[in-house]
Amino acid sequence: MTNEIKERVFSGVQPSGSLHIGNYLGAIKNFVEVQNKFDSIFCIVDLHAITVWQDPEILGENIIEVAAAYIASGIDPDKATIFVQSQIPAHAELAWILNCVSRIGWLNRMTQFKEKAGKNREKVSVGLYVYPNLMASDILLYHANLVPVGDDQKQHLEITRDIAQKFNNDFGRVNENEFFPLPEPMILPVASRVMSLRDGEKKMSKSDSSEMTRIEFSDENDLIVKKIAKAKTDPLPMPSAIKELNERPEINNLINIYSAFSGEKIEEVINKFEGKKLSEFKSDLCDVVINEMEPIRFRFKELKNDKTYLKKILHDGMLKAKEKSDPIINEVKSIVGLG
Ligand code: AQP
Repeated sequence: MTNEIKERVFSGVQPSGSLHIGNYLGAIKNFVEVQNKFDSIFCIVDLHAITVWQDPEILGENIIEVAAAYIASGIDPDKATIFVQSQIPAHAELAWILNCVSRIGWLNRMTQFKEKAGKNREKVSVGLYVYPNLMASDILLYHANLVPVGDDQKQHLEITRDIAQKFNNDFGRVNENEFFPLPEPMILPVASRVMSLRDGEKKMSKSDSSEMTRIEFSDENDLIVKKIAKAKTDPLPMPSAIKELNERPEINNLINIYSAFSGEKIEEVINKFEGKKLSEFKSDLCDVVINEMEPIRFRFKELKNDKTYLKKILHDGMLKAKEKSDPIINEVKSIVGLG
């Protein structure tokens, strides 16, 4: 028997609304592969979600929804650790300590904050501003070495590395004595960015006010067909070369989605549909999406109705996460001289 130490992966999804195929293709589908190779921790990051206002009546339902989506998509609670962030107080505790390590200048450079705050910069929550410090805490609390990140999260991983390095330096824990390992980004095989069905320049998002912009886990087949039929495109024929896609964000997005679900390369998809009608492409796109999402939807709905089972999974996951994080938060406090 080998006594191999597995590398540790940490990732999370916010319970901030109805999950969609962007969350699936950009994150959850990859988690299913990851769990077989790594010690995997998949968190439901509710403390991140409340950086923008969440209806307390709905937040609990959204947490259950993420757990159901994880398991329906194939994450196995016996292999991976699935838990709710706020059930491990050490996330918030370490985040506070890291608030005192992280620098305002670093946070001021975060583009996601600038995008999310927009013109409302003075009125958004302090939580939204220090979100990257909480994300650093999530990762460092488990000494995770690998973090699956989409394009939008790369900058947050870089600041996590900066914070880890500064902590190690400030407290004399460098070189062979290094305390926090510097986490690396994990390159994901499946489509990393799915765009809105109504605007190819905008990310598909849970918080978009229009449901027509996204295909949700709970969408029935006829609704998926309707959303794809109404998805914005341009008046040009189906593309004949990959370079055309740069100028055509909407068709680019649909081809990407097709490729991610079918497993065919972008070039293969272009060759397959060159000279064909857009309606024919859209109809085949519905087929590949439904083919994968329909069984997931059945299981997702079944699981959402079995809250007792999901709560038990989350409780067991919390115990596993606590076992991993307790020694690390205790050592952090001792290094800093607290308590
Ligand atoms: N459109 C997307 N394409 C690819 N990946 C995506 N992810 C989200 N949207 C897309 C990935 O899903 C994981 C969980 O995301 P999150 O819950 O942390 O929040 P988010 O990235 O802010 O996702 P949303 O749907 O846009 O939520 P809201 O509207 O609440 O902000 C992450 O790995 C993310 O990259």
